[in-house]
Amino acid sequence: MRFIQTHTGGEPTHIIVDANLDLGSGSMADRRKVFREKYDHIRTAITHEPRGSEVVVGAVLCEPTTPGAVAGVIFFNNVDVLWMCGHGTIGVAVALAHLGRIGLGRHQLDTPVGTVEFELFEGGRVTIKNVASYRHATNVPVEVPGHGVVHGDIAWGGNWFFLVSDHGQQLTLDNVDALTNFSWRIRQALEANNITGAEDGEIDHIELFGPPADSVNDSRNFVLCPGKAYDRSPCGTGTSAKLACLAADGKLQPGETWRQESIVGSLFEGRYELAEGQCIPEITGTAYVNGDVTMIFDENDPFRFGIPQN
Ligand code: PYC
Repeated sequence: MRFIQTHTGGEPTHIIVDANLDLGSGSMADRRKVFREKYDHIRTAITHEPRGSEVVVGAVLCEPTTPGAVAGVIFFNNVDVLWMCGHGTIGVAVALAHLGRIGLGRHQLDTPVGTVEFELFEGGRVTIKNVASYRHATNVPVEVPGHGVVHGDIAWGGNWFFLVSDHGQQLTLDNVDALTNFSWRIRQALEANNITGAEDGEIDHIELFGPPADSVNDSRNFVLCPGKAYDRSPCGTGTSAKLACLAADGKLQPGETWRQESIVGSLFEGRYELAEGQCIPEITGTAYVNGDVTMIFDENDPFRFGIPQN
């Protein structure tokens, strides 16, 4: 199997481009389920050591379900299959261009949460039009052991997020260990208190906001992903969730730009449009191809499908 290795604002996506897995002919949500049940060893082969690490987001391309779409995609990480991934979609766009499968311009990609449009520009710059995003609950208090009460908004941007501004933490790279521990405790507190997204959706991404390092930007974030790694990019689905909250608060108008800086200083530009009352985010970022890997599964290698994690 071959994967194209990309990064978007520092966050890697390793995209399997020739898998030919039997995922059935159902919806993308059905295919995600099949991948999860039948092919978990492929997920762990990419995202676990020694080939991968907890930082890696993986993706597997499949046949599209929508006529005219360039591909279907299922994203995953070191602990599970994701619903959607913004930085990963930008990575998929440049990987498809690298393979000569698409040119500049507008395309569609099928994901388990719906069809996502993207536009590819010169230099690996990509704008994705994400799925409808919304705020589910506002200013929700949660008692975080060792810290006290923290308030956050619960919002959907293709994954569930808890968005916190009143944290008192310093959003700098030299503080990522403390940010990781703090965000993980928030996640555990949400779980312990049965605080979820709509339809009991697990809130598996924690997003902290603070002032930007570069004053031309609007905000800096720190996003803790489900497998306890932090997102090196500003997180496409997390920025979408933020746009939905800004829209709900009337703090950002349709078409206005929100410049979201990541903890490593990379940038996504976000905008939204209203379609039938729904917030449809557009996220623009840049990805680079930095590897083209043939995986070798040596039957004598006990870790060919990754070191198991508890
Ligand atoms: O960019 O949406 C994103 C994302 C999700 C998890 C890591 N990155």
